[in-house]
Amino acid sequence: ERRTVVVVGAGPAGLTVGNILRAASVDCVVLETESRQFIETRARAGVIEEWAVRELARRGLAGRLPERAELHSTCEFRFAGERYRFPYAELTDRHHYVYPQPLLVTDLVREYADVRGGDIRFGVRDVRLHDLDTDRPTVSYRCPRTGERRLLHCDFVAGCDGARGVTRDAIPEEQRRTARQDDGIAWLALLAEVPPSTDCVLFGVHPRGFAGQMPRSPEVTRFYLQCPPGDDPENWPHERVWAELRARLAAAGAPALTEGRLIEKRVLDMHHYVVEPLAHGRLFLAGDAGHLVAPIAAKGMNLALHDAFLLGDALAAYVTGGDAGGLDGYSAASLRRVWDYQEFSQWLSDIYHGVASGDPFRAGTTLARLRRLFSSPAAAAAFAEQYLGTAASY
Ligand code: RFL
Repeated sequence: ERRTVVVVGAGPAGLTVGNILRAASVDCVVLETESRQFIETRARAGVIEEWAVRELARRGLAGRLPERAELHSTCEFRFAGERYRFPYAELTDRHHYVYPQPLLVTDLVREYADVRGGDIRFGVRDVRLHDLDTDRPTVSYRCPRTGERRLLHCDFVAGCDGARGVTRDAIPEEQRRTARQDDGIAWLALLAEVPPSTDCVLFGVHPRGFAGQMPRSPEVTRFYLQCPPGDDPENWPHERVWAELRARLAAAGAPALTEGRLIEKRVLDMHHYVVEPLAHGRLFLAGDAGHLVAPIAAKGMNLALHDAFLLGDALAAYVTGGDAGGLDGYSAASLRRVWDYQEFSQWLSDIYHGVASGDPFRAGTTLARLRRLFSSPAAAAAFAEQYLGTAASY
């Protein structure tokens, strides 16, 4: 079987690449290990930056987002017992869109498979890449029903299989560099069946540890609690979770938290990596497959979309017009935004975790940084710009 492009992984990155290729009439197939139902309900990210929404809309990929996303214009910090509203939209004229990842993935699958007639194979097993440094690479996988191995001949492979995928490892170790950072911190990521207690994102910077509230919908809210790395979610029964959220998000005049059933509880280690370069022969990595940023600054899905726009356009330009410029420049263009967002996430991680570090000197400088956001217009403008994401190039 022959396809021009094989896309491995049907997350936001892979589905966006697939859609761009379909729009350009480039023959492709998307391979996904999970089922359609699973990917359409996997709860993860929720924040999409305005430039990414605009770019999705321009390509006819915004789906139901314009009707269903919530537009956010403010976030709130809580520290030293007080609330500090940060009206970023007033400073930048830009917003955050809150649109849960499963809804985005559902829209993208529907557009790719049902509207644009794209080929997508769910439940594939044991995906392997071969002959990437020739101009005739192949991808093989085991068919879920028969167990038999299938071979796809192609011109290009888009590695969009996320942090636990296999495409990254197809680049020989001596030809890639992986930069890693481990913050030595974890977050208990929670989903609760409650409306948010405040209409915006909350960041609690507290001596007991960071706590966050991220609204997802009128019915479901995400919360985060800093915890020791490797902690067991079973150590966090219902009562302890709510008591800790109440303590860490306490502030004068703040409305009480709406408490309710917890429907997801998992521990995420705050670690990050970047693979360089993001290309090897005919393989191009996009999204979490090439770089992971912990959900500290809500950047991961935005980076996945940025990669997908660049890579989809570059592949289409090469296949339809022989223009290799986009593919040659893909890795460098992606990595500029990746490193910019990694740097911001590190900066924010220092703020979130500094007060609870046990080091009084670091706690003092952390509070100074926080106060500066609310006393220096220059500091506020710089924070707002990075929080909302670089608009340049898209
Ligand atoms: P994905 O979404 O992980 O998709 C990869 C797909 O590939 C499949 N797969 C394979 N398919 C074929 N062969 C293989 N060998 C395969 N191995 C895996 C997987 O099943 C999957 O369907 O990667 P992609 O497309 O790069 O998208 C990245 C984003 O999903 C990720 O960065 C965000 O979810 C990160 N993130 C957040 N990002 C934001 O921008 N804003 C947020 O508010 C935000 N919150 C979050 C987050 C991630 C979280 N978790 C669980 C890590 C909150 C959480 C809790």
